[in-house]
Amino acid sequence: MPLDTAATPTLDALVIGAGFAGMYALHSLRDRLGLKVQVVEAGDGVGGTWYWNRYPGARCDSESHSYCYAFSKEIWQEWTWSQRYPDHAEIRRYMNFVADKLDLKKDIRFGTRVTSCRYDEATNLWRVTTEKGESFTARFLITGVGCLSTANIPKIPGLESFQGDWYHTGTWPHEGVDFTGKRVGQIGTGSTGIQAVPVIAAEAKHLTVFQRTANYSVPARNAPLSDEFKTWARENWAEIRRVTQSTVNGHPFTIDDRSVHDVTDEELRDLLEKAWTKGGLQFRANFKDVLLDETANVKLADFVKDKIRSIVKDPETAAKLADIDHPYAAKRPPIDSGYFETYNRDNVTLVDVRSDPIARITPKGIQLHSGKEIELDIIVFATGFDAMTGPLLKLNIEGAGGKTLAKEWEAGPKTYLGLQVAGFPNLFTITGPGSPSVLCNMPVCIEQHVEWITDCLAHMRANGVAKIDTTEASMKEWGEEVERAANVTLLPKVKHSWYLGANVPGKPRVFMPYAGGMGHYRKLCAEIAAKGYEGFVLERERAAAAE
Ligand code: N01
Repeated sequence: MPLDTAATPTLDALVIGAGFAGMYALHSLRDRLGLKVQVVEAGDGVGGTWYWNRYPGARCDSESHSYCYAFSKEIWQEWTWSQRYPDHAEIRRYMNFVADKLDLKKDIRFGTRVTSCRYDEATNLWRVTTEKGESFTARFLITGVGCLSTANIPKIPGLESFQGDWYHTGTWPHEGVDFTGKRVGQIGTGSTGIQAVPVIAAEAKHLTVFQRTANYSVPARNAPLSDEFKTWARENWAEIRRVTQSTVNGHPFTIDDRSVHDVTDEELRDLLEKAWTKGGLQFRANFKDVLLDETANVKLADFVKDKIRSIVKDPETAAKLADIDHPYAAKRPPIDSGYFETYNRDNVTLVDVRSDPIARITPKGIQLHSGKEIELDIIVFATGFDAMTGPLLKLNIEGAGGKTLAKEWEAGPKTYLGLQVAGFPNLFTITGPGSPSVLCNMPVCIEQHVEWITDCLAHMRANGVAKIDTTEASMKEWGEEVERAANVTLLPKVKHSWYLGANVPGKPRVFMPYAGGMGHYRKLCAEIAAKGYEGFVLERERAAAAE
């Protein structure tokens, strides 16, 4: 049964993006509710972030058996991951497999970038236009544009004069980049940069890494999965799903209930050595207070700094790499495959741009404030993203009464549960700011949002509701909860974190993701729905049509 009866819209729902979020939204709304759904995707294929992020070393930091859809046992059991952490190409193969299995591509318009979205109060419909001049009309607008899909390319003077080639890791050429015999400069040492360094160094004539903030990293210990593990993962779908859905970060392991202060220094060293050998993001899950207590955190931080100094042979380089100014895991913790070891190569140089900042890009390379010029053939910007709000603001969203999202979020994002913004009826933002999103293993929080939205639309249909919105009061209360949850942790203490928007000049400093934990957030969303969508405003068909 079509959702709309009064205004006969072209579509029940328009979904923007064909990554994990958009693909699942299409399947869930079309195949569970029978809605007429269209997905619009800027790329020429499915994959979302993995369609664009093809930089050297691009690989997921979540373990493969949890970085996938868990809603279907059949899909889970039909696909077999090859490695502990899937690389970008394997993830794209997986997403194409899912898209084909669920026959999704027929409802995805590829190569189509949305340029504006406008809500029309008279008809209670969204009108969406694209770069190609097409337009769509839909009752519901659902964004699945990702949190990290708007490249942050710093405005360094002189870039246009550079005679070599330059690339941002988030929009990497599909044909790849040949570094052979080239002098390469890489700006940025976040999770991306740390993955790229060893791979570029192995190919380039010389790699110069420009580091502004030294970063922690723990070995990923990537390896092919054993047949035994593959069988275990295939057979334990329900249990793995249960764990990922109930933990703080959506990973397939729980956080130990032990404090760093419960163990002696010797026991601590022993536990951390084992965790270092095991590798991966689980390193921080050995103790419950790593992100809650500075004195606990410092012990892990010191352990990693000691590791850096023991791996890197040149003491000056080691000192620059270990000179980390923030608590461990208070910025997104990277994991790596030979990152620190790479600085022992003769063809790799580390430049500390905190003490000698980049002044400009010249036709020949990068010049520092001291006047020193480093000649380069290629510059790689591993400089991150205008995270969370950037991809949504690029859609030029205009709500009721002509209010724009850009104006509403001038002082930082305001949402209710990261799902809705007051004055933008029938708009849902999958993994929007104010939801666990980037603090969680993404497919897990995406599934929760899509399923919640699906249930909400089913509820609306069953009750003759035409419009759902939220209120300023709900957003205020939720904003306070987001702030409270963040302040319990050490996360907001890092002033140069992209969680706070600090990496983009002029961006308001607001802690954007919800740090209250994915398991807790899931329960909260379910309770709110059970209480008749508390904090939302639901308008019945006739009332909406009479406006
Ligand atoms: O970006 P980042 P990223 N001059 O913002 C530096 C996810 N991810 O792409 O720290 C000099 O973390 C900047 O320095 P500083 C993951 O959630 C997931 O690495 O701001 N340097 C920093 O070193 C991750 O957190 C996977 O001082 C400049 C770097 O560039 C998120 O993506 C893999 C600069 C940017 O680090 C973003 O990571 C990789 C300038 N003007 C990433 N501007 C998976 O596993 C910026 N920097 C799925």
